[in-house]
Amino acid sequence: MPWNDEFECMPLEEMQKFQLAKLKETVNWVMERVPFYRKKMEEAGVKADDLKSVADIRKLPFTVKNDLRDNYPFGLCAVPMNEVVRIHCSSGTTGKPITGPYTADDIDQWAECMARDLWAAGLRKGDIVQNAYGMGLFTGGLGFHQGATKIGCAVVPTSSGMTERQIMLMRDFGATALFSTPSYALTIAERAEEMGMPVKDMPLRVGCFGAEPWSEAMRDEIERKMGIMAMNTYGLTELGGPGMAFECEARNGLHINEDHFLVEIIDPVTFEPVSDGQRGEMVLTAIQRRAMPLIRFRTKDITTLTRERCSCGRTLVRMDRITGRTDDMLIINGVNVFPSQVESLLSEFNDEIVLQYLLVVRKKKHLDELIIRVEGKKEVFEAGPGKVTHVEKKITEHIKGVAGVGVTVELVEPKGLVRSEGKALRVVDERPK
Ligand code: DLL
Repeated sequence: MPWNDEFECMPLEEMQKFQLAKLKETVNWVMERVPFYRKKMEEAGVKADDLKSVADIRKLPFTVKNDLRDNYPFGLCAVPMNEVVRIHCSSGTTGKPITGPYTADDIDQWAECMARDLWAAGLRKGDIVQNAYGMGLFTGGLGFHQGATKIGCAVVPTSSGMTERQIMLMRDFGATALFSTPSYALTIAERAEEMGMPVKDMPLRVGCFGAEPWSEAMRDEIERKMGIMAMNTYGLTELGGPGMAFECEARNGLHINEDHFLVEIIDPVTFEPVSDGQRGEMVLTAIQRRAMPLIRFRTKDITTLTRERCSCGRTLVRMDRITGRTDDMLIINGVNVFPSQVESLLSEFNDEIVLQYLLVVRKKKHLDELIIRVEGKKEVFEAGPGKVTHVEKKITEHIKGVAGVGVTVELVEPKGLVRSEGKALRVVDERPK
């Protein structure tokens, strides 16, 4: 039985009626309250009453990541600040983060979506869950926390890092579920073996993983090493965080909470819809959120949809696992990083470097490693190795502080990086695909 069978098993026709009503409500909501949307809708010559079916969503304009940047921090917020009870953030394309404000009701909806997700993964009251998603501005930590709390699980909010302590607590508390990025799960599994306390020998039964791309091969590896079921969860800050889509026991795609999120798959070049089963960019509209409901947000994530019946009985449409992105966003251990953002942070050190750089992404054991090679100025090298190390350290700390991702900065001698003769090669991703 699903967590909420009324919505999770709703017949399509009824769901579409519900979606249309919520969509119209949301369009009115943002048109009345967000000047950005009022202008966009007026330019497109469309209003809520023009929407006669959910397919008419195509008449509405898109929202893109840069719209969030241009309206930083709260230009897209549709409620006064005294209605906002939480603000999360993730990296934007420049130094400015993406802000995600919530009303109290938005938080409740989020907890509901996460409860459906975790319930489908088999979590119940009585489970002890170790929540190793980053706890803080990142939506992973608190999103999973609220969902598991709603079900009645005992949550251990370890946050990420301090792996040996994670393992000790996992064993001592008898955790039955783990929440983390899939890459961190593998790190935990490996470290636990090295410590002589393999996860396999613990009561851990299930893991709920997401926030970064992972493959079926990685799922097999996690399941084998930990002796658990590994379930996939998808979401993004702009739409409120994790819990947008989740796997059920059939593990044949991720059910989308479509009473909350209207999903479209478009051709990223022509912007035309593609048919079910065809790959394209996922576009999402939040139809129940109130603090910052985005209309037709282009996620840049590539996937397919299917409406084929699922053996679990849920009627919610399913998306395939994410197979790529249409932009250059890198996901480093679950943290979104844009090369353009790194560039703008590097440019703040113009006295010591020239803006020639190369980002190298590698796997170090199971975790991602981001190495930034950037050319130092002649004077820095002339001042000796102490100065070089000092500059490297200064840039490392700055990027870590702003982008929230650990990096290794390596200063390269002037003219040490290959100059491009066409498009600059800025990223070398050496991670196995
Ligand atoms: O990563 C929310 C989240 C937290 C999802 C915990 C699942 C678990 P952002 O930091 O805004 O939000 O990053 C969103 O991460 O557009 C995808 O490119 C990628 N992503 C998220 N989940 C998955 C997944 C959170 N299951 C971006 N598979 C998205 C592949 C994922 N990619």
